[in-house]
Amino acid sequence: MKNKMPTDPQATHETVALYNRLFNLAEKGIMLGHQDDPLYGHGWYGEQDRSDVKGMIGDYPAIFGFELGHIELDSEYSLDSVYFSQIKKHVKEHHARGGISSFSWHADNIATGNSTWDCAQDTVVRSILSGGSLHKEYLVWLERLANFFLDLKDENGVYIPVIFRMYHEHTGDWFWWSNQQSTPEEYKQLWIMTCDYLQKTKQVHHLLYAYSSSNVQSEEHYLERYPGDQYVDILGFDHYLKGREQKNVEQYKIDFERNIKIVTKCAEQSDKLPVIGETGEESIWDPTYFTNVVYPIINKYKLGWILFWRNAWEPDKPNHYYLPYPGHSSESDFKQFVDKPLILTNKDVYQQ
Ligand code: BMA
Repeated sequence: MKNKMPTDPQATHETVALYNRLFNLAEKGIMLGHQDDPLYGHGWYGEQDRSDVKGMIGDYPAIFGFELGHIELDSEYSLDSVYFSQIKKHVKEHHARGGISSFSWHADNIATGNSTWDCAQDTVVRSILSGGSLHKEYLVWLERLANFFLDLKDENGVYIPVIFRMYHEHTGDWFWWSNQQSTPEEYKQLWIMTCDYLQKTKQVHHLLYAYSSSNVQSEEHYLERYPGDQYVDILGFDHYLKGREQKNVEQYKIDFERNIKIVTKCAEQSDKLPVIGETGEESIWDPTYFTNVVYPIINKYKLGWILFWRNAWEPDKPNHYYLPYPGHSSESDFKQFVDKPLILTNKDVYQQ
C-alpha cells in the first residue's frame, strides 16, 4: 500500500505512522470503540483499571473516545465531570498498549455562555471567524484546546498522535455550529480556521482530523459542508437507533447502511479513512442489536472503527448507556459480536 499522508503538511512522524496503521488495520477488521470507556461506566466512576467493556470481554476496546467539552473554559474537568488530567493519563496508558484515542468537543456557546446545545441564535459561527466580534475571545478557547493536545506526550516526551473529530454532527440542528446556525461557507471557514490555528499558530502536528456528519441522505448532503480534502483525514458519521419498536429498528438499518455507503464511497474517492464516528441504541432494548442489526451491515464494508457512545455514570442518567455492562441482558449478544474475527479489540491492535 502506498504511503498515506495526513493533511497537516508538518504532521509528526508518529502521526503519519498512525494514519498508515489505521488504513492497514482497516484491511484486517473494524476496531471496537467506546466513549469514555476507562473513566467511568454504568454505576461507577473513576476506578483504577475498570471498564464496562473489559468487565465483559477481558480486554479494552481498541479505540477510546474522549470528550473535551469545557476545556475551552479552562475548567479542570469536562462537562461530564471528568478531570482532563485523567483523560491525559488514559491516553498515555492506552497508547502504551497500542490503543488509539479520538476526541470530540462539545464546546459551549461563546456568544451566550450557555451549553453547546444553545442554538437560539444563528450568528455564533460568523462572530468567531476572522473579523468577527468574538474572534479574539474564541482564539483563547482554541489556545486552551491546543494546550491540552500539546500535553499528550509519551514517557519519552514524544507527542502521542490522536484523532480530533471536531464540530461533529454539523448536518443536524442541535449544536451552535449546525446547519441551521451557520451557512456551509461559514462552517467550512470555522473548520479551516481551527486547523490553521492549531497547526500554524500553536504548532500542534499530532492530530488526524475527522469529519463526522449526522444522518445524511446523499453524497451531496454529506459533502455540503465539507471543508476540502486538504483539511480532513478521516470521514465518518454519527447515527443512533432511537425508539423501541421494530419499525425503528428497520429504519435504523436503512439509514445506518445508507450512511456507511456514502461515507465509504466518499472516503474511497478522496483516499481517506471511513469510520463510524458514533452509534448505538440507548439502553440496548433490542436483544440482538449487536449480532443481528449492526454486524450484518458493517460486515459488508471496510471501516476503520465503530464507536459506541458512553455508559453514563451519573445517578440521574441510569438509562444512558450504549454498550452493555457485566450482568446486562445484552452481555452475551455483545460478546458474540466482539468474538467475530472482524471486530478488533485492544489485544488485536497491540503490536500493529
Ligand atoms: C451527549 C450525552 C450528554 C453528554 C454529551 C457530551 O450525547 O451523553 O450527557 O454530556 O454527549 O459527552
